[in-house]
Amino acid sequence: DLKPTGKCPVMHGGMTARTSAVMDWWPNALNLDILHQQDVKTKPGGVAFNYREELKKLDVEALKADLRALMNDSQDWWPADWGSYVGMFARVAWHAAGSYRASDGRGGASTGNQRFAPLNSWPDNVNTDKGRRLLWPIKKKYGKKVSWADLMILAGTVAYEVAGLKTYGFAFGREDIWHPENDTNWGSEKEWLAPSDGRYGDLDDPASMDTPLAAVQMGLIYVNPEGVNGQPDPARTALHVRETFARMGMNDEETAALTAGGHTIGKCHGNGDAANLSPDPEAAPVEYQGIGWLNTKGRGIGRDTVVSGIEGAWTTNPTKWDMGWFEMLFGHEWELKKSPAGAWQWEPVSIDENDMPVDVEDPSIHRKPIMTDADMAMKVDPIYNEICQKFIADPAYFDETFAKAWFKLTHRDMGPKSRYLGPDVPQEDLVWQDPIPAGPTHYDIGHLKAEIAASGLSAAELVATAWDSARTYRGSDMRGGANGARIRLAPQKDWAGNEPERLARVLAVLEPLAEKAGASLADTIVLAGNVGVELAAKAAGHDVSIAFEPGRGDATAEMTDAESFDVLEPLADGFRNWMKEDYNVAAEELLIDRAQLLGLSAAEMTALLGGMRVLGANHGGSRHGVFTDRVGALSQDFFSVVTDMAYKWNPTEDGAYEIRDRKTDEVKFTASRVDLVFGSNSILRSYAEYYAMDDNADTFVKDFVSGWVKVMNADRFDLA
Ligand code: HEB
Repeated sequence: DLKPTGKCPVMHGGMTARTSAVMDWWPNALNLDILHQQDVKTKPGGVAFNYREELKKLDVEALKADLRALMNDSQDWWPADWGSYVGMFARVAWHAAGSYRASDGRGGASTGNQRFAPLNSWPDNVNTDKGRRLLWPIKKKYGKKVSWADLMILAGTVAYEVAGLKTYGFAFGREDIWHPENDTNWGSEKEWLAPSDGRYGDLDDPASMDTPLAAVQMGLIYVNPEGVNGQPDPARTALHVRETFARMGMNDEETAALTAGGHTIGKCHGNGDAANLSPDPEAAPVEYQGIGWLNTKGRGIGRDTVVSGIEGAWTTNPTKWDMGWFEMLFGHEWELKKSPAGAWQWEPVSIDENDMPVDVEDPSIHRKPIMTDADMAMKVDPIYNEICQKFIADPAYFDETFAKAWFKLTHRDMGPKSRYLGPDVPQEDLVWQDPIPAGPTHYDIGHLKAEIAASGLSAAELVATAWDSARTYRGSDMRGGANGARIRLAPQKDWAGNEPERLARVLAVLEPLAEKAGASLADTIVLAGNVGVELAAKAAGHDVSIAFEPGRGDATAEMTDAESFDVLEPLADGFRNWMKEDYNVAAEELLIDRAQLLGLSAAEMTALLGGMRVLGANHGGSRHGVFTDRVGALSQDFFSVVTDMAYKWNPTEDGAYEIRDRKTDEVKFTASRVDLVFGSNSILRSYAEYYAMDDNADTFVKDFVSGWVKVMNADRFDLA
């Protein structure tokens, strides 16, 4: 039996820490975990659960009424400042949404990831844990009909309504994940809030921050509120605010509106000593039940709460939506002070007692308001200052700009409007939604296919064009993809990865065919790819007919914010064996990143890549990895060769490899790292073997086709 001092049969972490152990022993191994996370096993109820269907049963008005009531329903275990939680819930929502970055579309509010590490324990997310516990009774009541992800954003939106803002709208449709994400690179620092310097080439050049990051320090949503590396200097902070918000896709006006409107309600908390706080939720002992940052010495609630360490409200009436933030910031001179917790904050040099906000617990006591260094940046920076003057002169314009920017902030990562659900979805099309008109569905698909097949374009050309149009899709923020046929518009038509000359030639053939058939070009491009795959399958002796759903539309240049598409440019595509430049990240890492964004499992990635090689769909006609004498036939040859001991593999000087017959020493093929990783990596090799096996010829073709259809349809939210 087990005595407290006895030897435990299970060593610490012995049963649970093994997945990381492989990487600990072989840190340079290729980690495929970001592909395995597409697994449905973490999801309770498995595949059967359909959130869109559940949402139809949700009583939205009742839910909103409950949220409105919650805003003023102060709980003893976590009392509301001034009896109102509006500041609390606006910040929970902003911190959920604000982790989004445009460069890879990861982060953001669309998954409910704030429930899990690392976000649940980020130093910047102190007390968002209390916010979610305050929401729990409502979440429990409405159950699976509303996700945490939707509930957090709705709570923030209702908070602004209760404060008095006319909001722009709200859409449901964010489905929760059930495990921590492991595909998001939040930075390589090993220490929370490590100085900013490590993630910049030059800290005075904010644009030199490492891509894809969008926060200045590990564990922050955006900038450090006390200044760059905690050194107050509003002019310098302004430059970092500008860069971090741009990385979320926000312009100067949106940034100024969000900062001003954000801090129109609520307060900062720093009336105490952060050293007295208990560990963050992820590190807390079991008896804390996932609640972190509790004051272990004093009271630590109400007026004694510590979050950022900065102490005070920004406005005279911090539970009301008004122009108070502008009046305060621009109506006073400000000087640097330290909060009771020792944080840098700006306080007015002089202020009337009546303009001061009252204490959160005792309305007879007036307290000094504050500004963070980032608030001061809005006054000191000439561009932000000018925008603020415009808002001051026209409060209705400010309300509208904030309401729209809040909507964008909280819906930016949801993808196209067809994913929006619920009664409060705004009618208007917004350009950041990448709008796409519905396309025709009633045309003769068979006839169009026959015309494409007879057009003289090769299977490889058809496949490459369809692939390029679809591969921009990213499941992180549901942008990109074949729908819209934006591949024919700037900037995509000129991307090196799209082989502009070949693309123009193929489109010149397909465009008149589409027009004649009455189909969209977007449909025609995908259909052309399908024709290519069917021809290739036939050449290998398989009769397949690829499922096709018409109805894609063609977006116009006016519907396209060309600049915002720059982040979708592929810099490498292992499926077409191509890299734009030599990066310090290995080509196979980039392949896995792309596969994850496309929503592919490791096996699907393997089938697709091996098939694309033998179709001859490489970028620029490169021969690397084309391990076959029957180019254009959808054979298992890639897998047979990459697993065959008849060959040896030698690096060549240009970073590629040559494959020699062991007996004759004759060079049979050439290859890239991306090709050879399917023989070298133990997991990928297991899939390569699977698709090489003699009894799996049909399985390979079937899996290739289903992977192909998955990629072609990845953005078809209109079908759901
Ligand atoms: Fe914020 C709060 C910072 C932006 C909204 N902010 C807060 C604080 C700080 C900050 C420090 C305090 C915390 C505590 O509690 O202590 N922010 C900041 C910064 C920035 C910001 C730096 C950049 C610029 N915010 C923002 C935005 C928004 C916001 C954008 C929205 C829209 N915030 C907010 C709110 C609050 C805050 C609502 C309050 C909370 C409470 O009341 O609790």
